[in-house]
Amino acid sequence: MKAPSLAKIEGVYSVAPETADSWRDAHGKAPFVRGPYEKMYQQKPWTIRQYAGFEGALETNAFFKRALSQGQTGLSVAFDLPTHLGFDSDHDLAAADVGRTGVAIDSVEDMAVLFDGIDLGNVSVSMTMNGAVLPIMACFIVAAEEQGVAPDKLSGTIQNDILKEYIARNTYIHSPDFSMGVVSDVVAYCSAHMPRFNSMSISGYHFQEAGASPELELALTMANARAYLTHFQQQGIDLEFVAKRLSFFFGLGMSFYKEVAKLRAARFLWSELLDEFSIRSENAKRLKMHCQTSGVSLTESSPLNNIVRTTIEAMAGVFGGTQSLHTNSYDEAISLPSDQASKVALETQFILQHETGIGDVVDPWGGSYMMESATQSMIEYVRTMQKNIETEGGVLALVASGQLTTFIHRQALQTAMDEEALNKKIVGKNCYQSPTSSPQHQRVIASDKTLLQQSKKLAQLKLKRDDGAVKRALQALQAAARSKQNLMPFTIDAIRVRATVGECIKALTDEASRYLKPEYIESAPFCTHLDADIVKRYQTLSSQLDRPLRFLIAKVGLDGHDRGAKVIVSLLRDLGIEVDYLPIFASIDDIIQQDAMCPYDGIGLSILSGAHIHFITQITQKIRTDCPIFVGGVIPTSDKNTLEKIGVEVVFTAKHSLNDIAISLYDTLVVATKIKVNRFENQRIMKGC
Ligand code: MLC
Ligand code: 5AD
Repeated sequence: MKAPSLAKIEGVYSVAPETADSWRDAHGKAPFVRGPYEKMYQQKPWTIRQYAGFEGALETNAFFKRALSQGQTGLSVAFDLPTHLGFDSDHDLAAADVGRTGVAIDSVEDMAVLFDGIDLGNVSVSMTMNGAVLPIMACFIVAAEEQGVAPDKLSGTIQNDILKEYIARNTYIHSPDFSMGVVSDVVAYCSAHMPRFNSMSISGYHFQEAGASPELELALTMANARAYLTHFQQQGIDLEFVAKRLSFFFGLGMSFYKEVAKLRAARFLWSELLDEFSIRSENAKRLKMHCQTSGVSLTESSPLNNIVRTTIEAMAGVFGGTQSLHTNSYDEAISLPSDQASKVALETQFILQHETGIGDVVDPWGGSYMMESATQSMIEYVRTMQKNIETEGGVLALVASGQLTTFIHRQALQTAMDEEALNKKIVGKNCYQSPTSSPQHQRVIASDKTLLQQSKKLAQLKLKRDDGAVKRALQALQAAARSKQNLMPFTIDAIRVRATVGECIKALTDEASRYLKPEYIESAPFCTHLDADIVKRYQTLSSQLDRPLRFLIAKVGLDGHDRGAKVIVSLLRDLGIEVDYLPIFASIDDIIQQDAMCPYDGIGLSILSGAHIHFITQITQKIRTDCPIFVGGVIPTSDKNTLEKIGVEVVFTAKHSLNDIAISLYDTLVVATKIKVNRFENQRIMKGC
C-alpha cells in the first residue's frame, strides 16, 4: 500500500479550501473545523492534565495531590508495564518492571490508595489502559464505590483503544478478535452506567511517536475510529448513544502548521464520519480531544532547549482547539520526569493560560489561506488513505497482518535517514552541538523497593480475602468469556471480592490465550548516508572472516517501544550483517537460549523502561558467549559506567547518530572477531591440523 503525498505543507499550499467560506463557519457548529464550542477557552480553559505515575500507589497519590494543589485541573494515570500486560507485581516476568514507567496496581486496594483523599466525584481522571482494561476499570469503579461515589457520578476517560496497541504501542494481551469484544464491553458498560465517562480515547499520539508523520497519524486514527464504529454497529450497540463519549488523543510534534491543521481537520472528519453512520446528535459530532506534546522531538543533549520545543508544540494544541493538554518534561530523553522538570512542564501551561492571551481568540488561524488550505490537504490525505486501506481489506485485516505497523516503521526509517543526511536538522543533535551539557536532576525509581512492597501487599490481601468467593467469581468471569457475555460486570464482581488484576487476566488468558503480533522489518538504504569508508570496512571485515557478521538484536522485558531497535536492525542489515530480531517481550532466558543456538558476533539489547541494570546484570552473568554486548535506550549517563563495568561494550542513547553507532560497533567487532580468529588458529595449531 502506498501513502498519498500531502500537498506541499512547508510553504505555499496548492490545495484550495473546499469551501472558500469555511473560515466563516460558526464556531461550535458542525463540521466544527473552527472549534467544538462557540466560546472555547473564553468559557472554559483547556484541562491541564499531566500524565504521571511511578512506584506504588502511595507515591503516585502524593504526586497527584501536589499537582492538584499547584493548579493542575485533571488527573491522568500512567500504569507500569506489568499492570498493562496483566501480570501481578509478584509474577516472575514482572520483577524488573514494577513501578518503573508508571504506578503498580495489583488490586482494588492499590486503586483506593491511589485516589485516597481525592474526591472522584469532583476530579476527572484519565486512565491510559488498554490490554488490562477490564480489571483496571473494575478497580476504579469499586474504589470509587467504596469512596462513596457511584459510577454515574464519575467523570474521566479510559483509553480503551486496542487497535493502536497492535499498530504501535504494544501493550496488548489477547488476539485482536477477542480484544475488540473487550473494547465494546467497556463501551457498552460505560454508556449504560457511567454517562459522564468517556469510554474511549481513540489515539494517534503513539503513531507519531513510533515514526508517523502528523498526516499519517491522523489517517490511521480516523481509520481506527471508523473500524470501531463499524464493530459497535455489528455488536448492536446504539451508536447515537455511545458516540458522544468517544474522545480522541493526538500528538503534537514540531511541524507547527501541520499540527494546527491536523486538529482542525480531525474535527471535520469525525463530523463527516458520523454523518456517514447517520448519527444526528450534534454533541456526538463534536470531536473532543486531549493532546500531548511529543517525546521523540526532545533531545538528550542541551535538555533545557526542550522547554522551547514543548512550548511551541503546546501552542499548536491550543491554536488547534484541544480540550485537554499534557506538556512533556524537558528531561524526557534521560528518565521519567524529575520533580523540577515536571514543575516547569506544568507551569508552561499556566503561562500559556494566564500570561499570553492566546486562548482569548477562538480558532485564531481560521481564514488564513495557508491554514485553510493545509486543513483541506489533511482532509484529502485522510480520505485517500482511507480508500487505500479499504482496498487492501480494511483496518482489522491490516492490523492482523502487521502492514500498518510496517507503514509507520517505513516513515521512522526515512526520518532516521533524513536526520543522518542533515535533511532534517535537530539543534544540539545533528547540528549546533554543544560541548557542555547542563547538569541534570534525575528521577530515580525505587523499583526493587516497590516490588517488595507490592509482593507484601499481595500476600496480605490473599490471607485476608474469602478464597472461595474469589474462585467462584473468577470461574464466572471465565464462563462469561466462553459464552461471550459482557465481561465488565463479572470483572467488577471478581475485583470486589479482592481478586487481583493478574488473576482476572489469567482467567481470561486461560480462555483466550496471550497473543504475539507478526513483525516485519523493512530494508532501507542507510549506507548511502554513512561515511563511505565505514561501509567499506564492514565489507573488508566480512571478507577477512570469509562469512557475514552475525548479530542478535532484542528488546528485553515488558517494554514494547521498538522504534529504535527496528531502525538498528535495518541499519545493520544494510551494512551486510545477518541479524536475528527476537519478538518483543524477550526474557533473559530467551536471550541466553538464542545465544547458545547461534554463534553471534554481537548482541544488541534495547531497553527504554529504565530496567537496564537489572536485565544486563543477569544476562552478563548467565551468558556463555564472549561476544560483545551493546545496549541502547533511555540510559542516564550515571548508569553508563555501571553498565560498562558489568560487561557492556558500548551504550547507545538518543544522542548517537547512526554513523557514530556504525563506527563504534565496527571498532568493537574488529577486536572481538580477531580474538575469535586467533583463538581458532591457536586451537588448530594445538590440535596439529
Ligand atoms: C468544555 N465544556 C464546555 C466548554 N469546554 N462547554 C461549553 N463551552 C466550552 N467552551 C464542557 C464539556 O462539554 C464537558 O461537559 C465539560 O465541560 C468538561 O470539559 P471537556 O472539554 O470534556 O474536558 P475534559 O473533562 O478534560 O475531557 C477532555 C477529553 C477527555 C474529552 C479529551 O477524553 C480527556 O480528558 N482525555 C484525556 C486523555 C489522556 O489524558 N490521555 C493520556 C494518554 S498518555 P460534559 O457535560 O460533556 O462533561 C499516553 C502515553 C503513553 O497514552 O503511551 O503511555
Ligand atoms: N510519568 C510521566 N510521564 C510519562 N510518560 C510516559 N510515562 C510517564 C510517566 N510515568 C510520558 C513521556 C512519554 C509519553 C508517552 O508519556 O512523555 O514520551
